[in-house]
Amino acid sequence: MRKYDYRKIESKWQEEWERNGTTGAEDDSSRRKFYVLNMFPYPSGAGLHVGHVESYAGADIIVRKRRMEGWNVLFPMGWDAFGLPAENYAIKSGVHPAESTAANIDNFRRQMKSLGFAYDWPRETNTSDPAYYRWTQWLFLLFYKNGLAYRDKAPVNWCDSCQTVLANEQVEGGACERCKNEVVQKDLEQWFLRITEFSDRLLDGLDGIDWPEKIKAMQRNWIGRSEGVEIVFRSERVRKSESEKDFSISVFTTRVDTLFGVSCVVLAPEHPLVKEIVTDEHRATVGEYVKQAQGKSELERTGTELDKTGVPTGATVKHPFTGEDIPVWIADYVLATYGTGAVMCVPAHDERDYGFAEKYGLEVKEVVVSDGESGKLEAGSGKIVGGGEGEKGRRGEMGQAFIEKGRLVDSGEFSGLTSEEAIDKMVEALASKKLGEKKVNYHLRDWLISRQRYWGPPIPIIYCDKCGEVPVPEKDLPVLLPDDVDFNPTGESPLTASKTFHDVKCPKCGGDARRESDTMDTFVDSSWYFLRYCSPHDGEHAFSSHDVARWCPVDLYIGGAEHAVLHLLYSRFFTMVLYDAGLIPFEEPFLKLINQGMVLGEGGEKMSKSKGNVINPDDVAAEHGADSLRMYEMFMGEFEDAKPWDTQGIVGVDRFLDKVWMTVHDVVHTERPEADDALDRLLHKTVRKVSEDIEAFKFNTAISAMMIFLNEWSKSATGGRETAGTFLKLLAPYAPHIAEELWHELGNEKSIALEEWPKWDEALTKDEVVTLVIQVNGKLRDSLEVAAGEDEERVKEMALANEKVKGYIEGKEVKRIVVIQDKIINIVV
Ligand code: ANZ
Ligand code: ZN
Repeated sequence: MRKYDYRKIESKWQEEWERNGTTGAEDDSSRRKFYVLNMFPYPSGAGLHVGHVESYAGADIIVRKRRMEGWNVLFPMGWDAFGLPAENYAIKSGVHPAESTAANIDNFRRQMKSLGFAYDWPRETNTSDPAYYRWTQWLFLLFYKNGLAYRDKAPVNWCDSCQTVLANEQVEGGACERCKNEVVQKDLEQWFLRITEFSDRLLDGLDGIDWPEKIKAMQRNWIGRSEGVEIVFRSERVRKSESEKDFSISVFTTRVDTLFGVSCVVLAPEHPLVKEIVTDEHRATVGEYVKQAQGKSELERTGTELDKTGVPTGATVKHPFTGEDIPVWIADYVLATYGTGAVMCVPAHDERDYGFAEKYGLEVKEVVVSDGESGKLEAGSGKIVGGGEGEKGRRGEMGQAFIEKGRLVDSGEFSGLTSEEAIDKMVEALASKKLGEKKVNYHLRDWLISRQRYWGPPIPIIYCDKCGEVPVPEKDLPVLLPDDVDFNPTGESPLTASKTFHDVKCPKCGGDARRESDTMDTFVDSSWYFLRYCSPHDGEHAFSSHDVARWCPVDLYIGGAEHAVLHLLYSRFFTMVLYDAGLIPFEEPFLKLINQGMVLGEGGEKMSKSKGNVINPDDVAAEHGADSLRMYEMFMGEFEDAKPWDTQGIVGVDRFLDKVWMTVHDVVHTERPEADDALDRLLHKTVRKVSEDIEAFKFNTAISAMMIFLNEWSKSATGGRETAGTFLKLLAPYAPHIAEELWHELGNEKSIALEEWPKWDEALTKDEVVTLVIQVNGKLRDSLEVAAGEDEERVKEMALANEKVKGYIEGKEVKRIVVIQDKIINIVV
């Protein structure tokens, strides 16, 4: 049996807080501002997950403490409401996405309110609301006017089951992130945002923000800055016919030092030169090969463990140093979209090249050896036997190619140089012949934002036969989603079939025109929502510069690590674009980032419907109360670590809260004296511990400290109203309902959320110090300063280690040590 009716108390205070608006940010610049942001949820039909609760409870604790410390805190919530699941649900059930989304949002809001999170509800924002997506469209036009949004035909990732294009970030292991169907490549006209123009700034900015190193590394890796050399291979061919012209192929390499080991030059099948250089003899096989490559996903083409295929073109080029003839091949492990779309194939030193050479019997020339081994290797090493394990693990992980840098052999005038020296010398030599230069490449691609779907913001562009691509005038925004649509996927946007939407007059010439029927990726919506929260009801602007300057950048962003690349990179990109446009005064949106750890199922596996181990926060809150649920999730383990659910653990938290209830009631009903010295010291220690732990996101150890205090307090006959008040303030961010209720029972009228956060007296947090006399055989020899009540064994150790004492006991046997606590220690020898 629980000791109090949490249901009654919790709903009572939730209503009261809402009435009094105790959680709003104020337009008051006299106080320090603090902007705490939770990643806003996609309002799915499943409702809140205990993982959401983890993230929101952590943020709420920080927010409540900061408010009590007098900060002006912004803590908004909203809905990432556009997206595929609502549309897929519409296809299945016939329920319009707007309808199901609204219902889901109501449910999410109800759940959040029932857990007492102190959000600034009047700022609630919904990305599928025309009042929001009007500005998403406005931002698109801003990008467009600045040359940062463009349309291009491009090979795109296509999911045949979702019937849509996917961003690279939405392809996981060659499969669609959502439906796990295999992703294929297709050529389509698509809209892109020019994020690649920001590659270096996106890299450099990472140095100045307080984010987990792991997330920064993932962003760096995704941007993939690569320093290398572009080398030109010239054909200089002897023409057999008029149609054969000279050509040259540029390749990008990070290992120019391996140039003497090149066996062939390989073009991507889509490389524009392929058609030009292929000899008549090879035209048919090359054509065939190009066709089959089109059906493959990028991952299928590039994975090191996969079979490498290719065909010769019959053409050859000259080695830039030796002048030797080098055959030109095409192979689909070379991507058209990276570097120059061509590589020099060096089988001895690159895994993929090795696989390729092995398959087609190409020469494998070893030209770099582990430093210090060069003497052992004869010149002209020729073929390596496939799979042979090199001595001293010289070869790469897969035991085939030696991929490390080392010292050059068989490389003409460059033999004997280290790889680093050779890279410099070779670039110099190539540059003087105009056959090469240093080059930096990035793996980052422009962001493909077109989606052939309904439930997203329409791209505000109109196509006119006379005027071409015409942006929708700003005064005509928003371009509203029509209602007369059929959701069944056809491969074209459902908007194409809507007459009310599709047919439009050209804003320039007034002639017949048609609207762009693609919608934007939902990641566009979430790239700027943190700005909208600052002035959520502004009907004239996407955001007010005044309010954004007041609140932004976000001081603390809390959310899942799964957004390491997509959302967090896009938001940074948007922020930089808006900074350049002079609309905001900062370049990084999120100063500090914290990722909550995943809440796992009871057995330690991931929670999933199919495993039937999903814990529903509604059920837990009904059975234990919102305070218990919140507090338990914070007590489960380190905030940033993954941790399994444990039903026994929450029962422990129930008991703790019951004991809080009983103890404070005891204080109210009996006239307890104020805390004695020992309890007072423990209270100050607890205040310090809880305060510092919250700042360090160590919510679990802060709770332990409160538990320790409560134990001592409930045993003690002291600790009256003042003690209770201080303790409840510490508890309030974690368990706001019970804290508020008991705070009022102590006779207070104002909300505890508006009280001042307790301070501690540093001196009282230190243990009291006593002077201990050390005797040897009853004679005073020295003294020791130790904490009052110090452990006896520890005191003995300190006494024996004392320099003066050592002089008296050296060489003698210690027979006995007598300790009178806090007073005397006598060593008998
Ligand atoms: C020859 C070589 C020899 C290479 C060697 C590596 C090791 P990152 O670091 O990702 O920039 N490459 C270049 N363009 C490519 C494309 N379009 N498709 C597939 N592979 C491509 O990698 C650069 C290396 O990836 C380049 O350096 C090239 O292979 C390959 F011992 O050139 B290397
Ligand atoms: Zn026109």
